[in-house]
Amino acid sequence: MSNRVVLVIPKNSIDYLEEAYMLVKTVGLEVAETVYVRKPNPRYYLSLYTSNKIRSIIKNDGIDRLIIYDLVKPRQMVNLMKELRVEIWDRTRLILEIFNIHAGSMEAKLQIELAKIKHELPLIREYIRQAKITELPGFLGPGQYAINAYYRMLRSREASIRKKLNKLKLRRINRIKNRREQGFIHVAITGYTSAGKTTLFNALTKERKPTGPEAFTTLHPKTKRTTIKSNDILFTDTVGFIRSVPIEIIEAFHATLAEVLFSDLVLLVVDSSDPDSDLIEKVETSVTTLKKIGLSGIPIIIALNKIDLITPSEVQRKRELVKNYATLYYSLITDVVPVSALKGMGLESLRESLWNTLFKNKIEDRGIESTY
Ligand SMILES: Nc1nc2c(ncn2[C@@H]2O[C@H](COP(=O)(O)OP(=O)(O)O)[C@@H](O)[C@H]2O)c(=O)[nH]1
Ligand SMILES: [Mg+2]
Repeated sequence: MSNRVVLVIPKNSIDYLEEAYMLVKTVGLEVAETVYVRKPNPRYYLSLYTSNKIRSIIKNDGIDRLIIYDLVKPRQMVNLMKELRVEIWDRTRLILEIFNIHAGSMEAKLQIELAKIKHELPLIREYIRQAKITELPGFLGPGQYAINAYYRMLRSREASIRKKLNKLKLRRINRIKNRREQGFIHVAITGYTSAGKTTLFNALTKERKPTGPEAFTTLHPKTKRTTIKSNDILFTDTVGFIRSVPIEIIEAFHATLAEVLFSDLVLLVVDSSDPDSDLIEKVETSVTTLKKIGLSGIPIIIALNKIDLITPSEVQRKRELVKNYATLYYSLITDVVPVSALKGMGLESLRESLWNTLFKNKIEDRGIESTY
């Protein structure tokens, strides 16, 4: 399949255009063309005019995927797929793809597959419904018989995933224990979309050691090893928070985010160039969500990123603001460190702070113990 896509976005979501581009980029795709929709058509989502326009873009550019940055009803989706004969993702499906590339555990992978099936079943039901009325042969290949068989297959897969998930939940606790016993120090990087997680991850792990055949190379698709003061540390670029995650995929999100529970420290990245109200809201949502999925007793360091975009006095003010708000919701916020992942500012202070929380206090703890 081509990695170029046509992005369709409702005019009233124009404020989220950057976010849409960012999410598309996150799954390794590129927007070839953006199409704006004033008012979705109830049957096809797109008007005849717009869908003709898209048809010619698709044909000329060899594009085989359309992303609609909105919620799309099964009827609209099926009708449009029949019209355009390309793969169509709505916002929910796009977000599920993002979870998928960050899914490190079997549990997360299964939760995502389950969410995908639940997202696909209504489409197939709608297709079957339409085929019964019109007795049209199948679209995109399979006929009525094949579609019915596919539907039954998905239902039985859904049932078997649910069974497996019930068993896996019990194993979560063992996984945390194993990770700890292996002795690897693990830092999970999280934060909202486009706060700069991946940029910071890359900056921190630039001088990484070549990853050998050790066990941890298979732990997570986005984990790299580096050293701070000759201590080995694993960093993971975990799934980020996304504005308004559809409720039906929250469980898949939490399972993917649960990676942070296996870490020794959470590095929460926030964008200091956000207006105060956004900054505070994102800090609150991030921290309370982490608590909700079970984070406790694990220290959090907040990286106040993108300080190259604000003045030094603003940096100090926002640092205090973030610190005050974060500690309202979580007591183990050990530091708020101003950085610019892009310009490489503050990275040494961040390393120092990570080391202090991860090792120095531990050494002191042990020191106290041994004097008893
Ligand atoms: N000005 C500035 N931009 C940054 C900084 N860190 C990241 N960015 C930009 O912010 C955007 C999102 O960064 P990315 O690392 O992909 O964010 P993620 O979604 O959290 O992984 C990219 O365009 C980065 O170049 C920074 O420190 N300063
Ligand atoms: Mg990223």
